[in-house]
Amino acid sequence: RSRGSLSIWERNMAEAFIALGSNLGNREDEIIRAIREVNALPRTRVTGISRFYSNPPMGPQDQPDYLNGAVRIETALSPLSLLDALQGIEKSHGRVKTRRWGERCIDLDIALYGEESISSERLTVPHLGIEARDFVLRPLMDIDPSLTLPSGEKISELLSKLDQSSLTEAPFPQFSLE
Ligand code: ROI
Repeated sequence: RSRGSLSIWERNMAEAFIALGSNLGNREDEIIRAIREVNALPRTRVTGISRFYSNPPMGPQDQPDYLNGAVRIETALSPLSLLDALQGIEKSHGRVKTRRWGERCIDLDIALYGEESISSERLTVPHLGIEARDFVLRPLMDIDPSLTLPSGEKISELLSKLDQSSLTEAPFPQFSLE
């Protein structure tokens, strides 16, 4: 077989999903720029992009609404290398720590990494609380409706138990990954 038809496993790549959120500045620009930066990471490419959803904050209510989305990537980065890379992107956007569950110009979380369950000091995968977060599950559904958690739970079933009425689908922006 030609190199081009090797499966992601044969290329030592993993499939992962990154959840994106922004509620400061131009939310859409922040998210689009972050998606481009993720695609430009070493040995990583974006293979799917969700719709974007505007929705009220979970946590302190005295902050602006969020714009949320997700991307699927193929990556040869380990989970912790990927985390380092995502935190580097957050820093480059000028993200500053305010309060717990406070506003941020960009948030990049590893929602899923292959079938892995990770529980370490720096990283929890699947993302903590993913089952209850329609603003993470709904974008994941857009990209892959058959997606399951490592536990075997279907994203579609988790989502059907949630209200989802606070999610407002934003018009999908025209942009390229370059
Ligand atoms: N609330 C919404 N709606 N979207 C987010 O991405 C988000 N991220 C967070 C907290 C502050 C918990 N609330 C959020 O980290």
